[in-house]
Amino acid sequence: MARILITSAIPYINGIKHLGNLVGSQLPADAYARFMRARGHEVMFICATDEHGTPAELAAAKAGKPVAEFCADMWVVQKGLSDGFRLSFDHFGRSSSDRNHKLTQYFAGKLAENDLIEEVSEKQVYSNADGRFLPDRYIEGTCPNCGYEHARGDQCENCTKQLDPTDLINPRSAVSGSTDLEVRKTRHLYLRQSKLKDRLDQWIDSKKDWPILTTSIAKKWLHDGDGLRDRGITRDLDWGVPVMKGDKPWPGMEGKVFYVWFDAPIEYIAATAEWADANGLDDAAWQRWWRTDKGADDVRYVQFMGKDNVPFHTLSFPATIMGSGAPWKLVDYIKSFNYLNYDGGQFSTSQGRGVFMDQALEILPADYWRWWLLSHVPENSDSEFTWENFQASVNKDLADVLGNFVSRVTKFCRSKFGEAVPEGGAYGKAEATVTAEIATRLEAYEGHMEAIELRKATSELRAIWVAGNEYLQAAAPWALFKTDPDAAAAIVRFALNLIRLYGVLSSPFIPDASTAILAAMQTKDDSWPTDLDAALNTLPAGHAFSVPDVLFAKITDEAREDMQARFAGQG
Ligand code: B3M
Ligand code: ZN
Repeated sequence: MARILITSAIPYINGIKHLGNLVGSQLPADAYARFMRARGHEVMFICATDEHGTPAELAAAKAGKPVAEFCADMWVVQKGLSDGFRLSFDHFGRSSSDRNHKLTQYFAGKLAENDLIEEVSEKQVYSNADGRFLPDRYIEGTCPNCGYEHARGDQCENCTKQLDPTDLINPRSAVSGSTDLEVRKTRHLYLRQSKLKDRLDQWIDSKKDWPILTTSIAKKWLHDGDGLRDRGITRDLDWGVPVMKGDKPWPGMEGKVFYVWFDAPIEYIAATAEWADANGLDDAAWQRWWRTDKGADDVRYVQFMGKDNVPFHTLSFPATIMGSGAPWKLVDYIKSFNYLNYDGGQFSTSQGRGVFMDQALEILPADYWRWWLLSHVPENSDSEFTWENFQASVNKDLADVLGNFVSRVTKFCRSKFGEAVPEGGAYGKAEATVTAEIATRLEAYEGHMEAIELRKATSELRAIWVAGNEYLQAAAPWALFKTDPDAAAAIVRFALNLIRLYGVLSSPFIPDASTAILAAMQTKDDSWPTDLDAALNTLPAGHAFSVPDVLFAKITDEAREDMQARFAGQG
């Protein structure tokens, strides 16, 4: 048994996320966490809301609420949605927690002790029209690297380059659109990550098994010269973690807060501490996941995120960890994702284009979305959501293949043998053949899950469902029943055991259906199969079951067209 620490990028608090956000970190992380738990490993699965920074301040102002209240309310909303999607976090924390304040200040203090923090007198953009300093991402302009016209002052979304606002061509306020900007002097702390370049370089080079998407982005910013320049880690804002050196005041930094990207990844650690607090456990309970001197040396730490978050997780956060000089756990594997597009364009929060998490759950059950999203997760390139494809996937994979198999077998059994696993006959050649096929596919499925190749994993899982259908079609117990009821009984017995097996194997992707299947099979045995023959004899003759309600309802063309029109957006 291994110990696996899994973190998903933490969603900003400022609004409800769309399905593209969901499939870019939290949902694949959940499938992986569920799989690893099902295999008997000890898992700590952490997420949180990312509550600091100007997006939170502005969203609160728009909602007419004090920012602390806004964040508390939005956390409840986001937590409800993550529960609705069955995201099985061990803890869903808040980056505004006391734990994160303390840890962020602790890391800053350590970095200062190690001479990795520099005070810099800086020029910062002040917007006269807005009456405030503008944080990086609230200055918009043209990217000097790729020419994209809506680049933000912290990063270009188009080419992922990390920017400083003064790099932008034709800068303007993203709050008001005003170009009446002036540069004022202010003092800030800089993290001297350039001093850590060689260590980071060697560390990334040692990660031979990482996805190319991850290492290519990391190496690009390490080697193109300015990717690792020292970066400001404080801001002139009210809301955030106050700048302190450990638990001591930081002279000259009064009234300033840490930059949101400095404290957000530290929240992975803090949220694990919040988990311990919430469960009445001591510090040792969370430190065994994070401190290599306190038991975390045998933990495998896997992070999930969208590609735009990769530079912060391959360079900035590791620089914080390494630079602390203390035995904190570095990430072992970073799984990153491309973007999901929506029906011929992009998801757009501002234009209301695409499906958002709350809307999705209003229309259809979580499993439908989970299945489509995870079987189309943008692993190797961007992928696209279309309603036609979604409808086809739900109707074919879920309703026709899995749902139909469960329904046919249980209903046939009830009508001919009653609601218990029938006795008589014995498994023969056909059962051995399909067992062998499933064994091969199961091994492939497990291999893809271990490697976090989720698309490939879903296609093996689907093939395992298809194999059962084809077996049933060929064995045709309904025909055989008239001449050889014992032979038909053996087929049904085998098929009922297949249903239980499907309940177990499908749990990482469609957990509600999985629960419904196991409940219908009236079994608590959800153990992952190690011996397939034994697994397919789990339900003995005489074991009672019930016919479940329809597992997956088909999406009609009319319903699809309605949804398509509803979510087309105003843009
Ligand atoms: N909140 C950006 C995002 O949601 C940011 C991630 C932080 S991970 C520490 O994509
Ligand atoms: Zn660019």
